[in-house]
Amino acid sequence: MAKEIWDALTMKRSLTRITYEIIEHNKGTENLVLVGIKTRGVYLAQRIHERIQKLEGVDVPLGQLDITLYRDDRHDASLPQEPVVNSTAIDVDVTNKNVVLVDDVIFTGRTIRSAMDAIMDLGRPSSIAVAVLVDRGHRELPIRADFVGKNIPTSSHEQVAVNVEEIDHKDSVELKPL
Ligand code: 3GP
Ligand code: 5GP
Ligand code: MG
Repeated sequence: MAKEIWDALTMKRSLTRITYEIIEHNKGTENLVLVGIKTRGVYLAQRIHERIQKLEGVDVPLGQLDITLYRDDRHDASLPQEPVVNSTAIDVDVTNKNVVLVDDVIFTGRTIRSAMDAIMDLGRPSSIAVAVLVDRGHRELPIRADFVGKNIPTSSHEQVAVNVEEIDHKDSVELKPL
């Protein structure tokens, strides 16, 4: 019942376009820091990093954030869960840097909010931007993505599967029923 939205080639082209947009928007690669959000955002950030290296010959700093849904089982498990930051691996000082958060899907915006908090705890970046492969709508906070692969309007009964070679042994984007 899964509907393929993107094959591997289309996904690669989209990441290439996003990379050009990031470089253009940043007016180069100076002060740029990429931060991938686990799990799949980390691999997407790595690919953007590789492309920047090829296009500009620059090795921009690359970090990662581990954000998971916080669930307190002592309370009602059906309550909405809040994303919390579990671990941060960012070896560079983010102060005065232009940080680009990279994730596979943006949905409510709560993950990005948590990620922004984690970055701000580390320093004072000049800017924080968001790059995602898929914006599936349903935002619950005033947060938007700056660089978007594709807007895929979804219902709450649907789920977007972003497959990456490194984990899923293929690159694709699919729309699935929950
Ligand atoms: P990711 O870790 O690569 O981002 O959250 C765990 C995984 O479940 C995510 O993979 C994501 O692909 C998938 N997923 C699908 N629908 C949802 C959803 O509505 N919320 C969250 N947090 N993850 C979802
Ligand atoms: P948000 O916090 O914006 O609601 O959700 C963003 C996070 O949840 C992303 O890290 C993303 O992996 C995951 N997510 C939410 N909805 C989906 C979805 O439909 N498909 C996938 N693959 N991930 C989703
Ligand atoms: Mg994700």
